[in-house]
Amino acid sequence: MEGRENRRVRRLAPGPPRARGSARLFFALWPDDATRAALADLSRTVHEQCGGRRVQEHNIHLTLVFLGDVRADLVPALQHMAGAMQGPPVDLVLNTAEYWRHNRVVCAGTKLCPSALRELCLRLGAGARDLGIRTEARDYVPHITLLRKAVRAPAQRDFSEIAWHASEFVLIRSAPRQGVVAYETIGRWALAAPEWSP
Ligand code: 2AM
Repeated sequence: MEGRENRRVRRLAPGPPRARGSARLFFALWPDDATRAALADLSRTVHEQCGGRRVQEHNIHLTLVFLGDVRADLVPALQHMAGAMQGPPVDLVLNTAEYWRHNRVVCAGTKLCPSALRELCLRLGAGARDLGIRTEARDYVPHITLLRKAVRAPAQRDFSEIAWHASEFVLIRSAPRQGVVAYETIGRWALAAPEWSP
């Protein structure tokens, strides 16, 4: 009985508790309908091969910068910083499906990270750090998580390309409800400039 109770508590309270007055945030590219449908197809294919749990279709995204817990009073400045970005759209060709053994995820990725994407991540990361928000130091590897707790790698790494033209980016608040991932968009900005200014 006690064991069952413990399992219930763990399911309802995943991850560390949020600091009071903070929000768990990340910048992302959110797929348009056609790209999401193509990624969902790929997710179904790799799920048959790899097992695990599929990321829900409406939650599929590409993280740009993971910010973690951010003080709520910094959010307006973060939104202002993002709104000042004048960047070009990102043309991304998704063409790999990889198994990351260390965390058992299967993700879609690309053999070539476009410079517009790298620049967007660098500038958002720098802008966040200017506000005193810590970001991850590791190199950016663009990936879209499709499966968690996968038990084996996809049958093949390459798959037919998904071309994604991303003309906006978003700021997402992650607020799990009763153990279910829930993402709320708290900012959306266009990527419509011809190129990044130097
Ligand atoms: P993942 O899919 O590889 O887990 C929300 O959690 C988003 O932020 C996910 O896309 C997740 O990537 C990404 N992310 C990056 N670093 C993270 C971290 N340290 N903890 C949780 N999520 C992280």
